[in-house]
Amino acid sequence: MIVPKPVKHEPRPGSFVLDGRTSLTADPALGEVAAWLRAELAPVAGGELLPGEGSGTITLALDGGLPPEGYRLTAGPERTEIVAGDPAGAFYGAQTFRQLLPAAAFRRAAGGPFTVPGVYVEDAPRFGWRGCILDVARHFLTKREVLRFVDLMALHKLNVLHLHLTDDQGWRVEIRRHPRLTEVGAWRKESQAGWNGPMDGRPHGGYYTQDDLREIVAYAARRHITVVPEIDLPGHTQAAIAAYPELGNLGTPLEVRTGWGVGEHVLNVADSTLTFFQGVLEEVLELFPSPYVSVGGDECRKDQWRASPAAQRRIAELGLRDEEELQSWFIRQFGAYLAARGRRLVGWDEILEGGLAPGAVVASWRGEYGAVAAARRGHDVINCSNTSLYLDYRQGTGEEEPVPFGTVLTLEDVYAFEPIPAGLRGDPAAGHVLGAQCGVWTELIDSSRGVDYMAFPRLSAFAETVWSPPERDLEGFRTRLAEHLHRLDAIGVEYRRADGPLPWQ
Ligand code: TNX
Repeated sequence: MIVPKPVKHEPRPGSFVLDGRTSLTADPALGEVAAWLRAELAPVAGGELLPGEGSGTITLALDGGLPPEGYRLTAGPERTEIVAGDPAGAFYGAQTFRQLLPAAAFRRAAGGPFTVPGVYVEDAPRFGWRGCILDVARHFLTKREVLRFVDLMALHKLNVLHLHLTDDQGWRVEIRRHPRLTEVGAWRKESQAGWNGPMDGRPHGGYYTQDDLREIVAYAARRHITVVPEIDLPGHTQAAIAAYPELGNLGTPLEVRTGWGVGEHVLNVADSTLTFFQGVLEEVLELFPSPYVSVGGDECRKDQWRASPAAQRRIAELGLRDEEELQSWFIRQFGAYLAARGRRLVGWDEILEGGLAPGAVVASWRGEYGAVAAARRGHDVINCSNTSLYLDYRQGTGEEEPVPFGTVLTLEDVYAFEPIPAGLRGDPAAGHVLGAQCGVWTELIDSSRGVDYMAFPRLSAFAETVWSPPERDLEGFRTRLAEHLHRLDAIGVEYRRADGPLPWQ
């Protein structure tokens, strides 16, 4: 049973055996998918899956008549055939093939032979943007941990990793021309343990070198995942201001923030600050080929701008009404900068306030209001609704849940999520919904193990909401998931079990 559920899945007579003599043959245009599948299957099959005729053959072929990212898979005696419209479709067909194997095959050292029951699968995604936000700013994850997460996303046929690289509590991307961003901005003294709890008393930090990021981007690309970088502006910038106090409104030294919540320190609106961040983006664009680049735009407190003569002068000079319009002006400068370089700006729904930048894509997180408003104005949107998709929210009502977030978001809640907001159903503007993103925010998640616990299995439910046809069948999902959890067990994912937290939590 496949997760996310395919469009069509029917039994066929016979079965296919994967063993040390199985061969793999691919259309030359699918060479990279074939190399990936070989690398995944070789230790499992106990053979190299060389091209040619073995005792059984897996073939990867193209058929331009299939929808983008779509595939057909037929498995039977002697032959498994994956036919796809494009390389992404072939990759998803290959992922499905892996799920047709017994769960034990997800342990890399498992020795075959393994039997795949005869089957016909026809499949294509419902949405083209199937994302996950990973916050590596609040708590750093190592490159290896990010790569592992990328593989888990790919297993679920997700295709966008929205990497939240900067925030008040840490700057995680090396910028050659502004080295203090990581020398100073990547490190903080300690973390606040909970919204009201004591500090944890340990320093935190880390950052990705440009080589690390190139490696992450390439690794993700081979798995048909686009990495969308986020450099959050003009709020959520205390780490940058700690590194370069001239970016702030006070000009006095600051520390990288150790607490959570929305801080008051925001960027000033001087020309030199715009130039500074355009320089940051220049290097970011070199690293991330994504057509979409996020400049955040969320939760920018306006107190410092209200008190700043320079900000007030800017408002007057530009003939703006208020600080919201000033924020909008600020974001628009980056929209124009990105557009001139062939990229599209993505921003959180706060970028609606004070006027949207032309062509901006709105990531709607405060419920779905922003998605509805922006789509009606003709802007593309990504549904990131916190009430359905924030995987940092607690998974049950029990006292023993590790993270004391007030809002409860169960597996069932996530499974019930519908990417087209209620306010757009039956409206042609619904065509602006590119898809959806779940979010792993990490204020209260300080390890990869913690990410496993919070993200899974809710991310598996999310994957069905963006990939599979819109009908929901909770009982059917539970049955599929029960099998899928054995795969996660084999991979070593420490997901939250239905009976509550794991002992280490
Ligand atoms: C709101 S989502 C935020 C994040 C926090 C998250 C915690 C968004 C644009 N802003 O900075 O991490 O809530 O759930």
